[in-house]
Amino acid sequence: MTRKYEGADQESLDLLKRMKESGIESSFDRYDTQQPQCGYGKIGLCCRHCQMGPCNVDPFGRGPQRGVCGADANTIAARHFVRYVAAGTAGHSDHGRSVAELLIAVARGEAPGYKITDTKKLFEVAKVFDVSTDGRKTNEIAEEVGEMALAEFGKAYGTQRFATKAPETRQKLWKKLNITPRAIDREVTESMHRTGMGTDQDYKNLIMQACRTSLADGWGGSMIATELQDILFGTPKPTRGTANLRVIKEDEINILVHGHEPQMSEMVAVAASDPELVEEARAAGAKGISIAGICCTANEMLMRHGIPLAGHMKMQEMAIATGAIEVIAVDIQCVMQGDEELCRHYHTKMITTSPKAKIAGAEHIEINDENGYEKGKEIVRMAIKNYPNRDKTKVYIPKGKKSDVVVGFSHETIKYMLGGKYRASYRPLNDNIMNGRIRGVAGVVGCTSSTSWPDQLPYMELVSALIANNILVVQTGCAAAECARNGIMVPEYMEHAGEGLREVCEAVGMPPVLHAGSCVDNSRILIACSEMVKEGGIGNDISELPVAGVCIEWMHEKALAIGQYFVASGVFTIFGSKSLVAGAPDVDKLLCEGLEDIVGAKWAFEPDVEKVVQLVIDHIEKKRDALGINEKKERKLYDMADRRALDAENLKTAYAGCELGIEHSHYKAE
Ligand code: SF4
Ligand code: MSK
Repeated sequence: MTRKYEGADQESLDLLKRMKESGIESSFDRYDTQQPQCGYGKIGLCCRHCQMGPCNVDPFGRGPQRGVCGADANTIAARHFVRYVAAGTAGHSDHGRSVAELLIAVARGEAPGYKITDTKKLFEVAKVFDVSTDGRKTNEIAEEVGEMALAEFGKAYGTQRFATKAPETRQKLWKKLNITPRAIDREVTESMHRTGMGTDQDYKNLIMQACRTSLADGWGGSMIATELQDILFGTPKPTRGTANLRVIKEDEINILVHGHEPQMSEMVAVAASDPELVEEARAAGAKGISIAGICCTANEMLMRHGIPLAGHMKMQEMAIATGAIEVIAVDIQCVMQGDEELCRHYHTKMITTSPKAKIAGAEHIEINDENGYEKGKEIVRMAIKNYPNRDKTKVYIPKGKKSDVVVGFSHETIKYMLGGKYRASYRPLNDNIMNGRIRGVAGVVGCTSSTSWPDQLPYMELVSALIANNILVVQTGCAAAECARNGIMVPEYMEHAGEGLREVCEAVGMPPVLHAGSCVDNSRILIACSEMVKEGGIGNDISELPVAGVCIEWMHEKALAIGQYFVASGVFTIFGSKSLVAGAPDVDKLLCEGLEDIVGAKWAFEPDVEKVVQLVIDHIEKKRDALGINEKKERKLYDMADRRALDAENLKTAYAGCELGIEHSHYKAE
């Protein structure tokens, strides 16, 4: 049974129409002007790695079959794939490095405005990094943890310390295959080296390097970013918030924060509540100062502070086109250069804040560890000063209700909610998977893309169908933002879940779709999978779990790195596009079939959402069959004994929820 979600992103469609009427170009228009895009590039058969090229291989056998150097389709496509993964790993990991540097600065007292928020997490990470905590001050521990994290990027010997959080069977497999990730920078550098002209020319060898590099992301750079951000800014707990473009306020000064690292957005948010600045805003004629997020910065701010989420990646232009934005402050990744020109159609000021990411024409206010708060205030002041320049005739904020959301489902929260504060464990989740109430878990993650017009909501369609089929969904990134905006991340949405999943959601008081954070936070999903294995009963390795990963609208290299580390960690992963190596059938076959025999999981590329749903269901049922949990026990699903057991469980977990401050009434829509 699948349930199709019908719907469009009407607020985006309205704003795109207004932009068109005003002669303003959008990324959707630019996508059209790019058509037809290079067919060789789309299927991995274009090589530009040296100046004897660019070289193409003809996929139909009517033209050249090798580049000038003799590289064949497999080599060219595999190199293309590895470079994507290396670039994605570099993106997440450089983010992680900044967080490690910030932690050190905070510990040394060199970063006023920032502080250590979660000491419990600090102690946990200290343990993984072999940092002694006995009798030491928090700052001493934090400094050493930061130094150890920084060392993970360039250490001469050894492998990633966080990889020891994977199940033992997985660690042994990685060791046997020699793909346990070494220093993060080393894996990225080696990938670039091996994919240059004349080095690694065996596609199988190249794809194994893609495995190791991606693991340096998932169990290295991304995990460092997530865990250290939790130490600094707090581990997310269930938090209420609102989402969609209606969070932009007509009578307030609006500041959009966009990008990925919380360093900038946290300081802008703190500055915006400074009484002195609030007073200045009122003096300028506004009712207050409102912060809203775009992209993964939005996810970070929403899940830690309940700061409203305006939109995901492909909505950044629409948010500016409301005409009510005084400042858009950006840091790194997923920021469109076209935003700068777009801002000039309105009064909006675009401010870049990272020395790594300037945009010609935008103002640059550099934020570093030492000056965060001061510069945050400068950005807010600039917005206040710009407010009188707003042209009311250009303002269009979609009318209607903001979507309520409940977010903040870190793997710790999932564990507490399901298991209770004093016995936090994944046991109840595993038990409910074993008894069939929950068939399995799908991670629905990753990007949105201007290649698809917002008259469809593919993530909504996918997620609605999965929960209707009793598959618990965990989300991150822009995929999560799309579902948050459309109101399904509330416990009330459990009505749309299948009976078994609904019973569990009712018992625990959680939504059937869990928001776990930004794109670096896919590392939370890796840890959750490891914990499920360690809890026992549903397999001895991640590859045995009834779980799958999906990204429908992938666009960034980071998404491919995530997909590859999911696969290399044992998770079947589906991307909603045609294969990016379709021009090299051997490489395609290795990714979509052969890897299963090597790392226990494989890729699928499938643009049709209904087929993606079926692939997830089939995979989960196949894993359940292999575990032997689809047999007789399942027929006992709804007998009285089970119901009584569930009721007893309900009482305990509801109590645990209250202890966490998670009163179920908090979730009710206003
Ligand atoms: Fe062409 Fe080989 Fe150079 Fe690539 S590396 S551009 S295939 S000559
Ligand atoms: S922001 S990488 S579009 S998830 Fe993380 Fe969204 Fe993908 Fe950028």
